[in-house]
Amino acid sequence: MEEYFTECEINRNLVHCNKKVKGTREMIDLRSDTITKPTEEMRKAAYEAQVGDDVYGEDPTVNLLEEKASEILGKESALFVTSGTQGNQIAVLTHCRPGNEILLEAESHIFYYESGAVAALAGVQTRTIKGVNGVMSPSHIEAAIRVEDQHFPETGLICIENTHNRAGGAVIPSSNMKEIYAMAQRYSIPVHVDGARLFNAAASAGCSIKEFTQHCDTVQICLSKGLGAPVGSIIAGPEEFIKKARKWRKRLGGGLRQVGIIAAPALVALTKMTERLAEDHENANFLAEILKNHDGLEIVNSVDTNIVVLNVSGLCMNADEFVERLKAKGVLAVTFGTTLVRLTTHYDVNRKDMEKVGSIIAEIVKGKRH
Ligand code: TLP
Repeated sequence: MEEYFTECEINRNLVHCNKKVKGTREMIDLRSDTITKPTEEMRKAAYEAQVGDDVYGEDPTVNLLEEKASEILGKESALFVTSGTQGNQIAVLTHCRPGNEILLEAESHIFYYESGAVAALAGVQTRTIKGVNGVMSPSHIEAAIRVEDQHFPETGLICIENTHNRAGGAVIPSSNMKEIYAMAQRYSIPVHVDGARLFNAAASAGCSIKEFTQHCDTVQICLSKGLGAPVGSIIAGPEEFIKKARKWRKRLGGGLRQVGIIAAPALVALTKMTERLAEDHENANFLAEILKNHDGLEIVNSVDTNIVVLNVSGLCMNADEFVERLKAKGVLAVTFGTTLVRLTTHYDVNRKDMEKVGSIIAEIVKGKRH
């Protein structure tokens, strides 16, 4: 049904005005923070970006972004890549040789959601470590490190994911990273952090991102999630590593040309959007608070950051059915298993949306019980 909304309510990203127009309001999209659209400042930055051929190292905007990123992350050097997946894969390719084994958390993105790329591209095998809320015990990792034996693969890399997506955006404490890194150094095994949402971890812990990045050799951060850039991730680490990573990026067809067009909004994301992530966390907590007293609905994560995971099995429906019902009422979410549903807050939703989602879920719960 059509109703009257402000133009801003219909499309928050394009128009900022209070003129009332007739229309259909957008869905409240909580599928992911990847769905955020570039802000006006980002669009303007893209339009005005100075560009050059980045394969020749001549794009001033990319150079500035990489410089700024290495400074913020406290690493010698940084590389702009197209996506989080590409960043993680380049890291694995650069750290490892075919036939290596990598150690990573059992539900980590690299293992769970990257289409088996580490096997397909780097030719490494995975050995998963079961964590608690995404946190791996250093002693479990240590026990999985291979000793020298002609039967065994060599352990080529340890990966930590922070925040941990499938653990519901859980923050991996820097103290845990510190222990893992100290142990890994004793065995001369590099540590890579999939920090797609590492700025969320820093915002939640109330510290600088360096508090985390000091405990790893290399890190991948996404600019296109809660930070709102349309495209892009950064890999950062030692200069020698980034030199080799640049070559892997080229091999993968990721050497781009006048890429300042997308590096400019990414720079806005990196320098101006990190402070506001706390707002997404407040919205997620506010939503969790509204939802926590519904019979049959269980919040299974600790809501450290911008993700709320619901178990809907108590409503005698599976996750697909719950997501379909939400969609019919104007809310988008994703399934996270047969009975789990993930709701993710981000720049393009606000507290009012959370209230709306809360009452829509209340209707679904009520409808199911009657
Ligand atoms: N995660 C996406 C989906 O792929 C599941 C999401 O909606 O959360 N590391 C982590 C921890 C991630 O959550 C993601 C994206 C990536 C890497 C990959 O980033 P992109 O999508 O840029 O390749």
